[in-house]
Amino acid sequence: MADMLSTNAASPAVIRRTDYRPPDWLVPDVALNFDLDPALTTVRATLTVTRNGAHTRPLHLDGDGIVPLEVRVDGHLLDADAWHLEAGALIISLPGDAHDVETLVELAPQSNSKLMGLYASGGLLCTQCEAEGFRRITFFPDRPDVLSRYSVRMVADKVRFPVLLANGDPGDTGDLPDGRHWAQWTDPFPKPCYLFALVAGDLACNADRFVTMSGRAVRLGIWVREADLPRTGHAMEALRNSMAWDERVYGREYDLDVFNIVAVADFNFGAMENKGLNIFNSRYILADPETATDIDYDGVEAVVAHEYFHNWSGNRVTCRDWFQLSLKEGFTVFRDQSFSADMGSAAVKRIEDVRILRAAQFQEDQGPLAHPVRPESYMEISNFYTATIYNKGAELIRMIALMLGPDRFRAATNLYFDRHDGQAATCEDFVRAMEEGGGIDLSQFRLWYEQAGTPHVRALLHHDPATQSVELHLEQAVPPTPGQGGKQPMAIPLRVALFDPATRAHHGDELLMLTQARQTFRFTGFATAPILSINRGFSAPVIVETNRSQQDLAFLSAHDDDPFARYEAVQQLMVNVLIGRIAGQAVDEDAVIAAIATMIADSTLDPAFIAEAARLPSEAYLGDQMAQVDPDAIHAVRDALQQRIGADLEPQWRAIHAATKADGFALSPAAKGARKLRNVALHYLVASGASDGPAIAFAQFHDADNMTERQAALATLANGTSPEREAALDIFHHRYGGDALTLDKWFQTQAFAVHPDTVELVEELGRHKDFTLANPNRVRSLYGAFAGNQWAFHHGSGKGYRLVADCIIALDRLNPQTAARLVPPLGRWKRFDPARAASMRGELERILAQPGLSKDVTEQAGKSLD
Ligand code: B3K
Ligand code: ZN
Repeated sequence: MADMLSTNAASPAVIRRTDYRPPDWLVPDVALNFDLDPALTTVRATLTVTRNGAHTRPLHLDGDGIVPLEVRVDGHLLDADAWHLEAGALIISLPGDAHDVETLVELAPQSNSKLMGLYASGGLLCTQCEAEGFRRITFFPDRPDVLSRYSVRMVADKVRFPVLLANGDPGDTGDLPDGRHWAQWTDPFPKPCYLFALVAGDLACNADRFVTMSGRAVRLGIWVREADLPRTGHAMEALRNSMAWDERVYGREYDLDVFNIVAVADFNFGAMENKGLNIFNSRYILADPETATDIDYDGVEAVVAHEYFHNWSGNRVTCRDWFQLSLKEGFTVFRDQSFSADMGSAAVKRIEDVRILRAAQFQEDQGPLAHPVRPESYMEISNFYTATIYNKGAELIRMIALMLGPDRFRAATNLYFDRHDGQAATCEDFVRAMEEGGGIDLSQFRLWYEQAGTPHVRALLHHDPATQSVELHLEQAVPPTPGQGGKQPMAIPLRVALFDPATRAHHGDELLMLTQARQTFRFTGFATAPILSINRGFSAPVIVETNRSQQDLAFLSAHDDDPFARYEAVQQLMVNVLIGRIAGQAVDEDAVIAAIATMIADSTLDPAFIAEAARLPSEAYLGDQMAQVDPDAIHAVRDALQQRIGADLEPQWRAIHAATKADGFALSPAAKGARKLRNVALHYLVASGASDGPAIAFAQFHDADNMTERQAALATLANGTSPEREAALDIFHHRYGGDALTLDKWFQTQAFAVHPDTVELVEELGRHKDFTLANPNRVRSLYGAFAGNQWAFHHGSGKGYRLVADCIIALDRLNPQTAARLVPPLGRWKRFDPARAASMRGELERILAQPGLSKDVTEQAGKSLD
């Protein structure tokens, strides 16, 4: 596929992993001088460059949308014929092996709608460089294996930009005569330019301190608009907890005198780990009970931790090239997941993480954009910040940690960090450190980095009463993915237990390594046939198919002592009923009702766990279980089962809803769990069709003292057609219309509503006065949520596809990176009936036909048509 596109002259060039070559020139030191102004900023950069190896190749400094106003070498202004531009890059032939190269460029941050490079957001000036944004600021070898020491001087108007921040530690500051001032920052740690950052603005600081394990005091600052200061407490607590956790669990200490975080309203993704100066999408910093749900609070904690952990896994040890992206992202996601598990309920965290993996990564792995954790090629690297790189990448690290056990894993990560500190490393370096530090052979395991696609594991259990033994037959297959045909068997760690139905106990949890296409494991000492619990804790990111009966699943849903396996058993019971119904089979629903009834009656269970397990699988997950997705049939059977669960257990839902009211301001796992279960109860109560359902939901909406309950009530009402729906939406808009992050919830709730008119409503909302394409959060709240709403997006009229395609086309002119993220839902056309598939393809073709389409969208839409 990639080859085909590279032969098309109009297509962007394909970059290949195997083409890697070390840099021709290194840049040990950089001095940057910014004269900052939203309309016109000048950047003077002085690079000390040294020739890397014996060659005569010129200096190649990447640039994107900038022109050099001056080029100097060793202080001498070069004539215009001594340099030239090639595909945006500045090419200079240099005589010696070491020179000072100075360039001057002008930028217009306020016109930068791509939000890459230096841009303006809500009166601030800020930067985003990963992956290739630094070349939009100055000419530089914009590749992660060129590590430099940065010193940065910023000059700006003192009234508009009283705060001037950059990477590293602060230095001198001073005033200038014309109402301007300056500040100097120096970062002693060599870093790639994607970690460069600066911020200028009128910001207030939540200041705190952290004393590291070796006794160094670090000044912590979270910088926001003055009015937002009261909403920064949770992020600060998460930061201090993260710093302590990384010392305790990985022995990693923070290394500068200051650690700053800035929240900005316009941001293309969640946050960015710039050295000593993390820049965040404000939705992952700001939280208070009036506006943030428990999910938002957990998101703040996880993202603060994630970016902080990058200081070691990403910054101190960075990536050699962008094909190694999962080296830092997969590992850091694993680290933030482990941290969140330690801060709250590990069982529930695992369930949530697997749900996300299945929803995002398994879908990606099944479609035209499937790629290995270490990809082989790309056109636009921004398109590769994917669930595969992040979430599947994290699963790979989790499997290694499982195979090694905690002590050997720690020894291995110590070796990795110590060996590669200050270096730009590869995934192979990581695996080798795991092998040497952990004492394990990962030869076959390396296939997880190379082969795309989700492995399928078929597990059949045979009991032989004569020998009182059991054979577990396992078969694995990895489906073909674009550009990858016949696959080799993977090394799959499966945690397994065999339950005795009589005693309800098992004989121990075992880790089996499935390494062949077919393999049989034998167990003895079973007079009666045991029940199989497999892939406990979701030990491997695979799809397991078993021959377990509904009775077996019912048993596990009541007795499995592994919380994930227990959750999985309940979900599988539900899947079997729903998919069976669609296929016209009368699969008994009673087992589902009984399983939920048993759980909600069990006072020993964590309410958060019950809430997770009692929810029906999403419509999208059910679609994934079908050879061809039928959105209408899925919606119908799921709705019917929901109604029945609501009606059959109505007294229980009423009791839970009445009894589990938690203190709305408490953030303990117990309080969060109580709210989660109460919201599930409300959902089922309304689904039951009880006449007072909407009134109860409206009362919860109205009386709630926290956003978790208010938003859940709103979402429940938004799914229905009651008069309370409009009333609640109006009140919400009136109350929160002035707060961007909360207004996002208003858009998102409607776009995600399982409501017959969602398509029309989203179309209207796209014209709402509060909707704007300029803010990525707003776009994601409306169109991102809508594209994830299976029943609505895949509306038989094809109108949902057209809405999203229109948005992609319009947004591409402003912000290609965010536009490209909306393409994958349209690329799943092979999974749908011919009529839907034709409409989806039609929209992809319409997008590709747009003149001047970005590289980002061209790559995603082009690959999606194959
Ligand atoms: N490293 C950044 C992601 C940058 C995305 C660039 N398209 C945030 C993170 O993963 O921590
Ligand atoms: Zn990251």
